[in-house]
Amino acid sequence: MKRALITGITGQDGSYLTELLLAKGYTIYGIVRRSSSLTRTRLEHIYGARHFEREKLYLEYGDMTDGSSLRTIITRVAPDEIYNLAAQSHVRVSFDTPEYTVDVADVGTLRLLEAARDYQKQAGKTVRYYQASSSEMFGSTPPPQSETTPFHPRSPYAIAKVAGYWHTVNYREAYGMHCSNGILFNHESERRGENFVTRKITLAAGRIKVGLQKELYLGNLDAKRDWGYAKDYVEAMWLMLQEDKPDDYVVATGESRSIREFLDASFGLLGLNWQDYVKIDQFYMRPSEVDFLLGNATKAQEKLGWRPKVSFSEMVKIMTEYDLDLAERELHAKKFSRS
Ligand code: NAP
Ligand code: G4F
Repeated sequence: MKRALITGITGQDGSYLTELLLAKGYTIYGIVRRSSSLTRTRLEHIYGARHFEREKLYLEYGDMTDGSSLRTIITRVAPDEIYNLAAQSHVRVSFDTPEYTVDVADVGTLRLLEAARDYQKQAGKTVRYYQASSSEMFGSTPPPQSETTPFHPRSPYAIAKVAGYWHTVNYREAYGMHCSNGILFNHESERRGENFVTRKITLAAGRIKVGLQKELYLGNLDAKRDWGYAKDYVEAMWLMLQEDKPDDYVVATGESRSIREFLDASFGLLGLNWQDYVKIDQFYMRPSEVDFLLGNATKAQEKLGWRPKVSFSEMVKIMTEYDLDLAERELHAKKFSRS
């Protein structure tokens, strides 16, 4: 049975990838960093459970800023596949914490690749490596964006991801390692972090609907994104590592919509007019913005046989209904605590 090591296992994609690999019979080792409160809510249904899957998921303390922890874990775990999903992944926050963002996503990637290379040499076995690269790397280059589109990154986050991309290509070319980049366009879900725009909108729509919130403060509503569903996208990660030859792939839906269109879709589902609630706050504007992302995933479709299964409107419905349910439960808990 295969063993997979996942960095960023507690994040949105880490949790879906864990479910996918467990279903395929893998034993999984996830790297978690120490924090003052546990950040494992997305894994609770697996890690907290006393059933078979619990036996095949192990969490190891480590950090992308600590190369010695990465080396120790790789040697102990002896993985067949490594999925590097860890990052300070919030673009606007990367302007506030540029050095840390680069340390985790750029230098951290290098630390992990070096540890994997040393392990390969010592163990005499091939490790397959997946790098979570991003459509943010295209930045201001006009759409549609594919594997051959030049990068023009517009944030410390995007620059760190460009460096991580090239480290990955370099380990493939210099050392013949099985290293692949997934250049994933935005992908969302009911597990998306609460301060990314889609989840911020669906959470607010639910809370406004039940009367728990009156306003929603946002930044630039004109930016356009190619939004897919996260569960579909982790499948592309796995498919890349099953190929004989490592390569780089764009993963996207080929459709792009503005923040206004996302607002229309989510608030519309709940019979609300978003213009009555949304206010613009300069705080959420970025020093330099990425205006228009639209991916061309022809290569992933043709070589990997990958296609998105969940449409934009289905995804908005899943997220909006999930967050309406959360809001209703919050309201119920408030009423109950007063009675
Ligand atoms: P996410 O929800 O923000 O998860 C990020 C993960 O990285 C979390 O598990 C986080 O741990 C971990 N992490 C952060 N700093 C770390 C450190 N110093 N050491 C170890 N782990 C650390 O991100 P996501 O949406 O799942 O995305 C997964 C990856 O794909 C990221 O690299 C992201 O940049 C990239 N990506 C995402 C998208 C997208 O649309 N979602 C698109 C393209 C690329 P904590 O739980 O402790 O914070
Ligand atoms: O949801 P966002 O923060 O995602 P962004 O910046 O596109 O980055 C995400 O996708 C990347 C892939 O392209 C990943 F690499 C990255 O890790 C992350 O997952 O913002 C989307 C758009 C931006 O144009 C932003 O300016 O929404 C705009 N926006 C408007 N108001 C807002 C807000 N974004 C956030 N987070 N919060 C707002 O209030």
